[in-house]
Amino acid sequence: MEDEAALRRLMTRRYLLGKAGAGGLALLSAPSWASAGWAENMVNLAFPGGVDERPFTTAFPQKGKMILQRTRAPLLETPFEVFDKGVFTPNDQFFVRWHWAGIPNSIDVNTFRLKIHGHVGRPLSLSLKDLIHGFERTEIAAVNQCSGNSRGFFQPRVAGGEWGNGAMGNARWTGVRLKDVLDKAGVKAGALQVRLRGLEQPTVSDAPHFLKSLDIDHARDGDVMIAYAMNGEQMPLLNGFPLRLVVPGWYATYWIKMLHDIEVLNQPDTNFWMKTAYTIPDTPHANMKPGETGLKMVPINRMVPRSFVTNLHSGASVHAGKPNLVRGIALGGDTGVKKVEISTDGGKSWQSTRLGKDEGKYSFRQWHAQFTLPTPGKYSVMVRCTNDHGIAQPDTPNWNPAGFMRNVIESIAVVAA
Ligand SMILES: Nc1nc2c(c(=O)[nH]1)N[C@H]1C(S)=C(S)[C@@H](COP(=O)(O)O)O[C@H]1N2
Ligand SMILES: [Mo]
Repeated sequence: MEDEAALRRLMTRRYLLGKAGAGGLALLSAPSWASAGWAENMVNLAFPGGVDERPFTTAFPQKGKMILQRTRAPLLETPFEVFDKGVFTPNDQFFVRWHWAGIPNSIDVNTFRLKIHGHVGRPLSLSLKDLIHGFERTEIAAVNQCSGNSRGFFQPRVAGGEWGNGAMGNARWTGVRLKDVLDKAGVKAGALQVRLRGLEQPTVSDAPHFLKSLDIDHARDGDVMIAYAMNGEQMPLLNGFPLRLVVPGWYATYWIKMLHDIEVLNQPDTNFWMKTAYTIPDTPHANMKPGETGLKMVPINRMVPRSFVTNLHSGASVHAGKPNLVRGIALGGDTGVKKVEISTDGGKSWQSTRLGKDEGKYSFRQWHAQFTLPTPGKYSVMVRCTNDHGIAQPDTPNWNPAGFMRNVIESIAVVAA
């Protein structure tokens, strides 16, 4: 993204998906998996005791092979093997999650405006050119992870989109700091929160428009950004073209796509999506017992450390008596990855792994190691990340009724022969 001309190309043409656009998705996606070859077009997400088979789809605009969870509004999961290929998740296989299906099919980049209003001295209406040329450009590598990533593994099972582990992705985001835009608008004393809105519309009348807010200090921390490019390319429409908020270290629910309206509030945002939805028990790991009541609920916020094996799938055969390579990815959550360790003896002993290149504290971090299993038999390979705050994945999984913030030491079964 060094080249100014390349940057301009991201925005200068009218963006039009036409018939292949989001509105045509229902039509497009059915035939690709409803026909022959069912089995090879299916993925088994191996949830504990439930519906865990899903079709693959290649029917969505600007998207390659994805796991289809819902067509309208789209929920598309990244096939897990994609995470083995590199530290950044390719745009065409980056997961997709929308609440409402009223997603525009096309965006006119010449008439598009980003509005900044509310408790400010100078309300702004910025064109994409104003934004790209009027503010300092910034870049950050950051993981975007749905609050409900891995929800399908919750036991007891919970309501909501049953994701496997692929409702996350890592990208290098290019854009401008939200702070700089707010400074230009001149936030007035007494401002409390910044409310963000995308272009899509609810498809049910009277349904609450998807709105999320950040506290004013968070919005002005210099990390939160308005991105106009993803991995050095135009953002796919379904990932938020032309602008999306990037909130490094925080769950994706705040990363508003097709961002076009920023309202500075001088009172707390009590809209449905802040007050009722996306809240977690204010307990360690957002953990509680099924049926437990009376807990204080707070809006979901910072991510926690996680790590995954990417080169071996559950049930893989490995060598006995000689070294096996294992590799994967980790994220520190709201800070960097300090270490990733593996265990093949049920967590009695832990072995360190080598970390890959540091792309910044909010990025995925690759890791690899070798392990040797003494004799043929069944084993599990466990992986644990500790972040720069000294927080590690816990031994036992957390639970809450919304299926948020899944966190536990991950393990996969292997057979040594
Ligand atoms: N405008 C808009 N932005 C949104 C959402 C949405 O429904 N509308 N969903 C949020 C949620 S819950 C998630 S998980 C992420 C998904 O980002 P992605 O589709 O680019 O992977 O977008 C967030 N931003
Ligand atoms: Mo999400």
